[in-house]
Amino acid sequence: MNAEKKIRIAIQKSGRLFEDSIGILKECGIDINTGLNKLKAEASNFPMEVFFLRDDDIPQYVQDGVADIGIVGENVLIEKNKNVKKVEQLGFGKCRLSIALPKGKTYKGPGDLQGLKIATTYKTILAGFLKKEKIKAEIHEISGSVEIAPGIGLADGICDLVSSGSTLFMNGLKEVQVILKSEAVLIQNKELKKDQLDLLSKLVFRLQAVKKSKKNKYILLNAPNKNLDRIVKILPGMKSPTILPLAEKGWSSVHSVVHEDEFWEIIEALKANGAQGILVIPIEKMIV
Ligand code: PRT
Ligand code: ZN
Repeated sequence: MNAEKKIRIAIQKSGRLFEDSIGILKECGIDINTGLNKLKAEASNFPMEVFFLRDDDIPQYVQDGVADIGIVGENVLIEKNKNVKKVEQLGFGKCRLSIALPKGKTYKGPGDLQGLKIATTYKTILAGFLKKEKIKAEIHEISGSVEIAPGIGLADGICDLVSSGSTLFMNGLKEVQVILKSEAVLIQNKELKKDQLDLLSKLVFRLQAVKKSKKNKYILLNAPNKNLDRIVKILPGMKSPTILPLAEKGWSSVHSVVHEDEFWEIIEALKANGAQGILVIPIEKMIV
């Protein structure tokens, strides 16, 4: 294959985003051979080369054009503040960057952080937050195990990523202030050539189809013909529902797509209107 017509993507080498990054590409029909200790791999069925890197380095590599695109947590993207473009939210790696204080401390608002020493690996984001809130606090930058800092007297509080909250709990800390909500995002170099832009738009098209399919379900049900008008109104579908006659007279089979946000309300309304034999099926891809 022509070396020019390839897109180079940087993903995390190992860690929390690795599996989901490989997984979402796979759902887009892109298979990557992830051997042990690899730095690079080729996709087998898409003109894509994959670089496995530390997440912290991904924004820089994409900015410098070593990779064309990358998958990284928004928290890292904002902290590193590189000149790259965010293309798409990916819906995994969800977490929040929060300030946590020892359990016994009272916290009524950012004012209670005045004069405290806060340990973090996210000094840029924390400094931005403190500045916005006009709080003077000392930022103590450390590179790992932030959660133990208050316990060993290194800091009064911390600013770190939280997902379940169990790390904070186990260290006698409580989350008092969310600064940022984050998830994995696709980023791109700002000066991509046409070939790479074309490949990126193919990838984004597939990603959107995968994301949409996860938020929607295919629904099949049997409906009495006398209630069809009402049932069709409840089920918007992609254009409108499909209606097929059943062998039993007076009944139809109705097929449609429903969004997860309104799923249960729709099921209840369908039942109230005489729908029976309701089947709900996951959708693999959705192209609208
Ligand atoms: O080696 P490399 O530098 O690539 O990896 P890393 O160790 O810096 O990052 P990694 O793999 O820990 O996280 C990668 C990305 O996953 C982060 O940048 C976030 O975007 C996302 N993410 C999602 C998380 C978490 N959830 C998370 N809970 N990253 C880290 N954590 C840590 C947090 O720092 C704390 O230590 O998990 C602990 C808290 O978890 P809970 O569940 O106890 O609250
Ligand atoms: Zn890292």
